[in-house]
Amino acid sequence: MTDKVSTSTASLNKFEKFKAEKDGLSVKAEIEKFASLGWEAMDETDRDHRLKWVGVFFRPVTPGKFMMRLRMPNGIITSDQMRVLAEVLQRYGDDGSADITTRQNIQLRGIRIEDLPDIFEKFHSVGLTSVQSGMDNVRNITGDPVAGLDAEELFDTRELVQQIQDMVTNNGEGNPEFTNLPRKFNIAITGGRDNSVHAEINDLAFVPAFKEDNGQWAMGNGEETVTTSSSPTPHSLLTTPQKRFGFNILVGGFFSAKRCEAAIPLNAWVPPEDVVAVCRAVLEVFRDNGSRANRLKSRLMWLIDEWGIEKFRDEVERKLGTPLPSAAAKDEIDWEKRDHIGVHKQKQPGLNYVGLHVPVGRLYAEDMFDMARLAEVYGSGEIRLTVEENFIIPDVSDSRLETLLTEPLLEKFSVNPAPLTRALVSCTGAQFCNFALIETKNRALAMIKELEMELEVTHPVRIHWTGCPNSCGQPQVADIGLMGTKARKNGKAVEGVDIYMGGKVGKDAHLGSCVAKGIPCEDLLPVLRELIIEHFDARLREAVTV
Ligand code: SRM
Ligand code: SF4
Repeated sequence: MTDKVSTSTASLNKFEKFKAEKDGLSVKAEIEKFASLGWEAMDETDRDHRLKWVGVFFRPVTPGKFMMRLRMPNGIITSDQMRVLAEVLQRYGDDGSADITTRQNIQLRGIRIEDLPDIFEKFHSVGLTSVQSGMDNVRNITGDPVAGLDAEELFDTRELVQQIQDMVTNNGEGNPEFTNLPRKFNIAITGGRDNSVHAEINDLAFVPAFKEDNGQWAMGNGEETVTTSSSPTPHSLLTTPQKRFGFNILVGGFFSAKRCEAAIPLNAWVPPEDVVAVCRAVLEVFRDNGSRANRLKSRLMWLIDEWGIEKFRDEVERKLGTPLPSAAAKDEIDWEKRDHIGVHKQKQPGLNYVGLHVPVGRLYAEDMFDMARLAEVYGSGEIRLTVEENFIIPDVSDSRLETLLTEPLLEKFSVNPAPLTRALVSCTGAQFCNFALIETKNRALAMIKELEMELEVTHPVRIHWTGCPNSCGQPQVADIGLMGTKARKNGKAVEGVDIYMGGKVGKDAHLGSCVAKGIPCEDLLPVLRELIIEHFDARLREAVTV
């Protein structure tokens, strides 16, 4: 580790100080002790902060009932794993619930500290890990949810995502090399054409791009064979000019209360076999040089600003030990974004993937048992999660499709939801999150129901709710984004929202911007109604008068 990590403690923020005193990952060895001590008697820094290194989040809103955030590389979970999560929740009765997150992941709620040893053992038995899923770590790595199923995809990212996760987390056991980053770090990689991962809002993203190969490609710079720090296999030189598949690299995308930025091109291209090495190099550069003074200015983009993109790229190449080829002239993100809901043909003849809509991502134990059952009975036992907080059952044969569509779970999790409901996304909000300025999930659902009753809408309108400026619900990627704030009404402070519009996803993605501030939530319904009518071709249903 480097100068910046070991800088005198005077210049470090309070998070850096407690990390310097004791690495977050060290709580992994103390779980039994915490379980017998109980949450009230534990050291507060361990409880409120360091436990997040193993994915356990103290919730000031529900003290004693913790949240656990898993890791689901590429959003993939097996039926056995889902059943284990359901069993964990089941013991907590009404306190137990789960959410599919905006990073294709699952969080469990209601967890008691005394149960952690048993829960970790259960996770281990089915290959689940929650390690390094919070705080200054690499978060769940997102990938195309239909990787390996989509006939039009350019590259199946599943293995790559798993390899990146294994590198970052030491195969899920925890990797001290990357447990003390200056701040959180998001990685996404897609081999599909519709940017299903929102590449532009990640600190590091890989998007598909073909590179003209004139006998020189990748890290070899024209030499006959090359190796990289983490890929011992020599790459063979292609001798005839042709197009070679790889990824253009984007860096520095992030949302925070202080600033939001879309990722910018590193002007570099990488073949699939070198992606893990590039991730490692970028992480090392960030770890060793990112600012640890002001936590509001610690995300990767702040370092890129300080250095300029050229120096940043030079440093990454220095870590890699070899230059990166410049980016391909264009990337292959040329489709509008799909939401994967409904029945779709797979590239494997006779098989289908079925996308089910989960209202604002909220799940209960019985839903999860049922999801596992459906995946086993009708598919191959696999479940895929999406960044829209929904899930997909792949590998459903033509012959079983009709019966699947009659399953009672599909009444709750529809394959054909109404257009506004279909595209609704919400962060956790005040029910469980102490940062929240407003209630989100429940309010979002209630309001969308009213809007569906009032409006005839011909196509989905992507409405994203987020309870505070941290933007976990990604309002800047939405058609209409709603960000919790304090508003004033009749001289009183009330729950309100700032409204964002213009977020474009898929091809030519760009962030939306704030168009109205401080709308009291109680006045929001008519405002949304008007926006949807004016901008998204909706009209009032005939029977409705407003
Ligand atoms: Fe987030 C902090 C929930 C995706 C930006 N986020 C939090 C915490 C951990 C705060 C806390 O301790 O209460 C929230 C936990 C609440 C709870 O009980 O659920 C929380 N974030 C979430 C989730 C669950 C929202 C959801 O409903 O899906 C998402 C979990 C993803 C995962 O599986 O890992 C989630 N958070 C995001 C995203 C979206 C994304 O990654 O695409 C963002 C914006 C993108 C980004 O990070 O650049 C996001 N969360 C933040 C931030 C602002 C980061 C910053 O640089 O300032 C915070 C606050 C912080 O880290 O200090 C935060
Ligand atoms: Fe909590 Fe704010 Fe994130 Fe919503 S956006 S989960 S309220 S931190």
